[in-house]
Amino acid sequence: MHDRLILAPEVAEALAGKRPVVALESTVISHGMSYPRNLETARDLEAAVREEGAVPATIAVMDGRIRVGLDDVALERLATGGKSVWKLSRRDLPVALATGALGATTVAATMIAARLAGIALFATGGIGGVHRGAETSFDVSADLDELARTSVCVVCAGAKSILDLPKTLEVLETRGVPVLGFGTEEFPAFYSRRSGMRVSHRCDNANEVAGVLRAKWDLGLDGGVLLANPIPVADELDADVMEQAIGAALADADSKEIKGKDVTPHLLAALERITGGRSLQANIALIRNNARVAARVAAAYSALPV
Ligand code: PSU
Ligand code: MN
Repeated sequence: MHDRLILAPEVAEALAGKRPVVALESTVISHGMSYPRNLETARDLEAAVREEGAVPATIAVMDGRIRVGLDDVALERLATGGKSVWKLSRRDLPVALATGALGATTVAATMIAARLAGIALFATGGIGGVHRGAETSFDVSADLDELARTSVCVVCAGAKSILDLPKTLEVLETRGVPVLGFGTEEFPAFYSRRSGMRVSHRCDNANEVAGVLRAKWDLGLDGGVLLANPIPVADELDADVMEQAIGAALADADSKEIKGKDVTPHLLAALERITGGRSLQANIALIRNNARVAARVAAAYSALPV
């Protein structure tokens, strides 16, 4: 094993025994939600993965190493560290490792770590994508490039319409990333089940998804698969209300001239404020749902004959 990578014993044992493991990211804990709900959610997600019979592996960077599988002390440091915790994407990993910084991993960096550890399934809330106005700002998340190159299946609830969803789907198509709808033909828009845009293929159960992963990687088609799992009906928010809130959040970020990697966390915090916490409630519900589905797909994938 890589000496930059530390696997929690439980994770290492599960992987050695070919038992299902689900990777979880830490940027959503440190920069996507406020304390203390972020810490409760981090614990909750691990519990949801366990309830489905898989082992959770939350990923972060600490003391010059990538840690795959965190104890409660580590989760607490990430949840309470606020802005002192780095937000790490692919470009930031080397510096964080070299300096020993405490860092939360984005979808891109979590995919890299999961792949190094040999974990095929990763659950998150929403991926980064092409931002609205990218034609002038060039703001396209490194998550999309990572999906194109790193062989991990990412389970998400689609992407928020703080992003330009049609452009995000175009980039995924260009880069050869299958976008699978879990029980749906439509790409979900995070807080709402519908976006009006289609996924590339529909899968109705975990076995079907596992079969796609196996076929892709058997062929040597390296790169990720995006499994889009709509928010549960009971937790869905009104699309028009959210569109207004997102408009206000974007205007707020614009007026403060927020740029680069600060854009997404700023928008998420503004949405939490503007919706009086309702966006946070929905966010927690959909990630938990994604953690469950990822665990089921991980079980189906590890049960496939080699
Ligand atoms: N979208 C969300 N919640 C999040 C993120 C995105 O709804 O917490 C986080 C994820 O970690 C994602 C990152 O990988 O933001 C994308 O950041 P950027 O847009 O700077 O690439
Ligand atoms: Mn960006």
